[in-house]
Amino acid sequence: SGSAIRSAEVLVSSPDRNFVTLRVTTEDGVVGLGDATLNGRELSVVSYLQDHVVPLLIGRDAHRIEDTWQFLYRSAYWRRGPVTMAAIAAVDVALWDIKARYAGMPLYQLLGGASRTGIMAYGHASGRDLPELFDSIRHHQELGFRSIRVQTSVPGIDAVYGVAAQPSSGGRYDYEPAQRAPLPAEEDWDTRAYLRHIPRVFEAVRGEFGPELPLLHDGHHRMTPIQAARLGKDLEPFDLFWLEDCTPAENQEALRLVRQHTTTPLAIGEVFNTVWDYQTVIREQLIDYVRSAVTHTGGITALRRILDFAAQYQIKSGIHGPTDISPVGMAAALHLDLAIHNFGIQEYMQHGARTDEVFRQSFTFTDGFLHPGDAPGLGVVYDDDVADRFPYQPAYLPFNRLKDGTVHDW
Ligand code: GCO
Ligand code: MG
Repeated sequence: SGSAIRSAEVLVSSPDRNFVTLRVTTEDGVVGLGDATLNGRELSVVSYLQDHVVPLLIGRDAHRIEDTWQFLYRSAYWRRGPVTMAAIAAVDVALWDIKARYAGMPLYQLLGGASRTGIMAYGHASGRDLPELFDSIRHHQELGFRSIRVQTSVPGIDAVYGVAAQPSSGGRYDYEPAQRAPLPAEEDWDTRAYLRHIPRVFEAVRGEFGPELPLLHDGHHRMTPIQAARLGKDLEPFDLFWLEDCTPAENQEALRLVRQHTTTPLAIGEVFNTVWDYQTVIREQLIDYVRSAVTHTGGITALRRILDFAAQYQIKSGIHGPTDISPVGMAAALHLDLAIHNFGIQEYMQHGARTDEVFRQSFTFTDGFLHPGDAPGLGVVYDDDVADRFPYQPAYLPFNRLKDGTVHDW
């Protein structure tokens, strides 16, 4: 009756890239959406939801968000991990969407209301060389971005993370962080070449754009701790907003070494999926920003707890917002961004036009600031007719090999 869950549909569509969306509907006909997209492993989450979670949801009271979260996390017995936590996230976000719709409020109001007028966004500038990079930065400033991530090629490396292979209009980082292909694409890497090059890039960018513009850089897990310490120290004169994923952080203690050598702010966590992945780096203040997306970390219920834990250590949010976070996951992030006190910045890598046709969104991007809007719930509507035009296509994230052929973090 009423708020009991009548159906839960797992919807797959690939407008500009693959997305997995969960749509929960109550007996009253109230609909909630959740993002279950796990880039490169989408079908694992489809199965986890379809085969093991949806049957457990039918008949449950949609209002019981906390109980549903705890039930899905503990009754599976096997816990944590990207597939499990993306599936739980999709259910969690859909139930928050439903609850806010019943309340007739935008979700942020249920999370404590607005703590700021707008959400500072950062965009992805990239370039194979400095002229292309400078054009891309100017292009993003013209789009309104007031904070900008900088990624470039590195002499001697053919294909590198974060740089559009061939810039489209204005050098947008258009190549998806996944390529539609039967197999992952191999890219190459040379850390010493990278360490020699990046400080010079930021020196040039500061020279061209001045000391004010907040600049971010993503190390993307490719350095050892001492190499990350070296880059952090070399970048100090250029006053970065953050250096992201400077070293693989499964060993959270590795960040102690980096912290000893540099005051460049550190952002970690887009590949984390529970609070346990953060326990040491937050408690020992080894990072400055929490990078998780709502979609990868068990939903709003889980990420708000991680951010509350981080707030006790003066650590702020830096929610992950690439194009493989769907507009549903993005909307969930924006409602959380608006409500929490320890907001830092929001990644915003604009979705393609076809994606915007599948997901009709309410959020706005004005003069560098995002806002989730005031539509009830998340404010996103899924268009099945458009979605059905874009069936799933296998796509993988690239991977690196070093010159001697050794596989390396990408
Ligand atoms: C970022 C991330 C992405 C990831 C992508 C993986 O900072 O946005 O590093 O670029 O590579 O989200 O699917
Ligand atoms: Mg990143």
